[in-house]
Amino acid sequence: MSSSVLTDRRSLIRGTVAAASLAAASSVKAATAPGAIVVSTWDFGVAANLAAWEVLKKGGWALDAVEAGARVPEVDLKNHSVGRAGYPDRDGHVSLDASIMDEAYNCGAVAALEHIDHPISVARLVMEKTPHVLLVGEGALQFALSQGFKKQDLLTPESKAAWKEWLKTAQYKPVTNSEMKTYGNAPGSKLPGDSHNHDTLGMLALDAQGRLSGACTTSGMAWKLRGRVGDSPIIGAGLYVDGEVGAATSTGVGEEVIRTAGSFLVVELMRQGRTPQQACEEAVMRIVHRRPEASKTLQVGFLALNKNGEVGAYAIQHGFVYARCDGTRTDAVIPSASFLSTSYG
Ligand code: SD4
Repeated sequence: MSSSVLTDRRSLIRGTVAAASLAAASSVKAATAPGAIVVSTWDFGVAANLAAWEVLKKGGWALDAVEAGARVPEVDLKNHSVGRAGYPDRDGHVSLDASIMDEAYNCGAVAALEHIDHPISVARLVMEKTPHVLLVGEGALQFALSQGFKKQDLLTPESKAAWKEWLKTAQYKPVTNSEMKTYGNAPGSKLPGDSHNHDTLGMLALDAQGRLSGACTTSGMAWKLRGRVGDSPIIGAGLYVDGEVGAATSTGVGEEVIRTAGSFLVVELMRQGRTPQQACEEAVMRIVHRRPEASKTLQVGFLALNKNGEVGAYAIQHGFVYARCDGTRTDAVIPSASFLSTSYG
């Protein structure tokens, strides 16, 4: 069944059914969640999607779905680029960035948050409990503690060992795919996109009532300068949701995404009529055209979902994949098209 048919069905239900029968229709939706879909960056998004799907399949709110999904990699000890077990900055501090946004332009974010393993949930509370959008550093930590989060040491023995290894040379080049290079030097390393080498989680969901939400969570670039903040907690850069149009998220070198207000750009292109795929391609090509030399060695990928449940993805380098979960299949991993046919590094 095409997504436009599904959308039409939703509109029909919304537009023509009286309140009493709407309640009955909701329970039907709860069983089947027609039109609901969740997509996430990278293959580790499969596990995150499954958690989000638990919410979506019951007819739940996309915002609850993306928060539940983002919490999965945040406590995955094998994941060294999100949450607990994230690789630290060059001084050994694990500092986390996250953002969340719903269909009505409500949004919250935290940046350079230390000692808290679920930054996405702190971001949601910034959105819901404060008049602000973004809290950073010590203030973000204070806020989290005031909300009942527990202060923890997030530097796992494995991450600490990797950091100590890096300190032997301490080469710091804020270039592409720090994670890729790190894994590339490690025993048993694999290329980006497989289960041993992954990146920021950006997640976009459309629920059975046609509401869009998004979440983005990361430990950012490994060995970054202390205080460095990437695109992930910047609304419009690493994440943007326009409930009337669509949603977008990004992965890769956050500095390049911030420069182009990347996720906002993707959504705005969709507003102007581009498909999600066209919008992602245009946003990537804008980076490539503005910075042709740098683009040879850096990775940026965009993932987009529109109001009709259509998905697009595009990256500069080969190797970007995304996970997709909907009423027909919950564990799909789909390779993104890319500007370059190979992967740097
Ligand atoms: C950042 N975009 O902090 C994030 C992290 C990432 O490859 O995706 N790194 O810039």
